[in-house]
This record gives sequence, structure tokens and C-alpha cells, in this order.
Amino acid sequence: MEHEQSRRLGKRCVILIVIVVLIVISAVVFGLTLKSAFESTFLSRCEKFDQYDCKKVWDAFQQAYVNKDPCKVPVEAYDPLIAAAPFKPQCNRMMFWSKTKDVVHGFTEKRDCFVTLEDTLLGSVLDGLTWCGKEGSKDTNTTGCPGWSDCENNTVRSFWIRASAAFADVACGNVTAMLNGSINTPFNPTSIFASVEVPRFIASRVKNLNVVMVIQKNNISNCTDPSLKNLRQSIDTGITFSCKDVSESRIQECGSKPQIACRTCW
Ligand code: N1C
Repeated sequence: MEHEQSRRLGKRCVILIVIVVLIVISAVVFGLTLKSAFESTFLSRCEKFDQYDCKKVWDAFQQAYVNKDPCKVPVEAYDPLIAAAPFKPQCNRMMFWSKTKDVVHGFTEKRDCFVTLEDTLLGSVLDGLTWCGKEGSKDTNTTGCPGWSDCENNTVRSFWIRASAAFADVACGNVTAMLNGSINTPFNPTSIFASVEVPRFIASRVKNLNVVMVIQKNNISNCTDPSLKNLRQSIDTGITFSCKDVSESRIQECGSKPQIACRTCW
């Protein structure tokens, strides 16, 4: 009787141990092989581009911030990433912007007239995402990361500064920039456009800088704004400058009418 009971108990114990072992094994296997949602997004966006080894790009990306304090990621930490997915110059088609992201992309999504940083591999895989690492961890976090202005060397800001610099470095020919006529200082010295990109336009590569000032109904500035004078003065001598006020509705019209030639949009 007692013998029978202890045999059953022993059997249950064995079953329990087997279940626990199975759970532990599957958790380990799962943890090792399961990609985070972030990595999946990165890789699936990356795979839309031919000629790049996305796994290599992912590894180069990760080494910039993994196992680091998210406020201590300098701009240079992304140098290997830029080297793994360099920007190709697209003369006369490069489009820069400041505080006009939605208008610009509303247009570039529909028409193949210009190339923005978000149309390149690195810009497109990371657009709209937040990421950071943590000291002592191999993980990529997508929450609890420092905000844009919380600390200088934050993971996300350093990336956009590095990528913008590399994109501006290859600018050539006629360069276009869309600025926002609905804000006080369309050319703001603290923006990435003013502080990182414009200083990299060099006369030996860039012929003209053409500003498109996006004008909405209640615009408060236009091409006559004093900040535009600062822009004109800060560009490398030898680069010619122009600025044109263009209504947002005209930009949208041009986006939706493929019969309008790119060069006659504005
Ligand atoms: O600071 P900004 O504008 O002047 O930066 C825009 C400028 C563009 O010309 C791009 O080439 O810098 C480049 N750039 C991006 O491509 C980009 N994509 C997404 C800079 N920032 C970018 N972001 C996000 O927009 C970024 O995370 C940050 O929050 C904004 C900066 O845009 P802004 O202030 O309108």
C-alpha cells in the first residue's frame, strides 16, 4: 500500500521535473532565437534594399549603443554603422528639411523627384524608432530611453546627427531644402539642418542651395525672414543661394499630379 503510494509520488515527481526541464529549455531556446520586435522591424525594413548584408548592418548598428549608458553614446559611435551602409551621392536630387518632415515625405512618397535621408537604407530603417541600450545588458530597449533633449550624447540624437552629417557630406549639384514658414525661425541654428548639414555643403561639390519655404494659410515667415539671411551668409562662398515661397497646397498638388514635371513643381 505504502509502496504503491510512494511509487505514484515518485512518478509525479519525475513528470514534474521533466515539465520544469522542458520549460527551462524552451525558455532558453526562445530567448536565444526570438528576435525582438525592434530587430524584426529593422531587418524587414532593411531587406527592402538590395546589395546590403542586413545582418552585418544590424551588428554594426548594435555595437554603437549596446551595453552603454544611453546618455553616453557619442556621435562617433555610429561611424562603423555608416561605414557598413554608406550613402551614395545622388546629385541634383538631394532634399534636406527642417520642421517640415510631414510635407516633405508626403511629397517624396508620391513622386520620385527627390531623395531624403529617410529614403536611404539607414534613414528608412530607423525613421520613427526609439532605441537604447543599458550598461551590463545585451538588450535593445525601446522604452525608458532618454528624450531628444534629455542629455547631449543620447543614443537616438547621436544617430541622427551622424547620419545627417554623412548624408550632407555626399550632397552635390543642386541641393534643395524645405523650411517651414509657419514658425518664427525657419532656419534655426540649433536644428540639425543648420548645425550639421549646411556646414558640410562645400562649393566644390554643391552648386546651388535652393530653399523651398513652405507657406501655409497662417504663415508667419517667408523668404524675407532674417534667419534666411543668416543661412545665405553661412553657406560656403561659391554656392549660390535661392529661396522661393511655395504654398503647401502647391506642393501637395505636385505630389498628386505626376504629369507636372519635377522641375516645374516650384
Ligand atoms: O533638426 P532638423 O529638423 O533640422 O533635422 C532635419 C535634417 C534633415 O535635413 C534630415 O536630413 O536632419 C536630417 N534628419 C532626418 O533625416 C531625420 N529623420 C527623422 C534629422 N532628424 C530626423 N528625424 C527626426 O526628426 C529626429 O529623430 C528628430 O526628432 C527630428 C528632427 O527634425 P527637425 O527638428 O524637424
